[in-house]
Formats: sequence, C-alpha cells, structure tokens
Amino acid sequence: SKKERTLALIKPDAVTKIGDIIQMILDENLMVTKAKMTKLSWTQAGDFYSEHQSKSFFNNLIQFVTSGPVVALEVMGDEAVSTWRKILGPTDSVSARGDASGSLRARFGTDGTRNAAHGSDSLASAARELEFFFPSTTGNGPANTAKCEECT
Ligand code: YYY
Ligand code: MG
Repeated sequence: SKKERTLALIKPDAVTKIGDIIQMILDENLMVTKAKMTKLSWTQAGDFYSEHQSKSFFNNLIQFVTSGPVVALEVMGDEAVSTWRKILGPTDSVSARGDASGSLRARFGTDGTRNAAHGSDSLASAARELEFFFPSTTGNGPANTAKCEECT
C-alpha cells in the first residue's frame, strides 16, 4: 500500500499523554518524522480550522485549542492518513467510549470538543496542515515571517 504523510495534532488536554500516543502510532507501524510544540494564537487556530468558521461550535473549538500548548507531529507510513484517523476514533470522545476499540479519543478525550487530538481527513488536508506547522520555506523570507506569530 502507499506511503503517506499526515498531520497529527495533540490538543492541550492530551499533551501530557504524548508518550502513550507515540506508542499507539508505533503499534500501527507508523513513524513520527517531525515534532513541534507550540501555543497557537486565536488567529492561527482560526486559520488552521477555517473550514469550520461558520459552525456553531467554532468558538468553543478555538477557545479549547488555544487554551494551552499543542504538539504537532508529522506521521509517516502506509496509508498514514486513514491509519491515524483509525487510531483517533470517533470525533466525540463520549461515543468513542461506546465501542470496544480503545481508540485514542476514547482513552484521553472528554467530550465532543475536548477530544485529545486531530488528524488530517485527506491527502489534500494533510498537505495543507503539514505546511501550516512545518513550512517548507527556509530562511527569513516572507513565508516564514508570516508564521512568526507562533514564536511570541
Ligand atoms: O475531523 P474531526 O476532528 O474528527 O471532526 P470535525 O467534524 O472535523 O470537527 C473538528 C473539531 O471540531 C472536532 O475535533 C471537535 C470540534 N467539534 C466540536 O467542538 N463540536 C462539534 N459538534 C463538532 C466538532
Ligand atoms: Mg476534521
């Protein structure tokens, strides 16, 4: 099957569980090839989740993901996009605990907003979201300067 890269974002409620989360990634034969801890501003989080800006839950979502540091991981391996989504389990941690799979959101999340981690939902999303956290441009040019809000 095909080797892919995806973006795994550990949300503030699960940052202390990073060891267990890396274990779950390794158990599915995936690799962690980049890692970065950062604290997102409201503007950055809104940009990352811009597809949801018209949703009723948008403000709660942005409030939560900006409430503490997050850890972005580049995860690589066979069908990494769908395999990481499988590790995550259902969006709502309460329903995630309703199945027996022992998913990451069942183990470490709380509810439909505080759900421990994010995963890109397609190869196109993965490309956009990996670029968001791990910009490919090097040096101090405009592309990096534009992201420097995250350094403050
Ligand atoms: O991709 P996934 O994270 O599983 O769910 P999305 O439908 O893309 O929603 C993104 C994010 O928004 C979800 O992880 C939690 C939050 N959210 C919420 O707070 N309340 C909802 N009713 C739906 C989603
Ligand atoms: Mg989604």
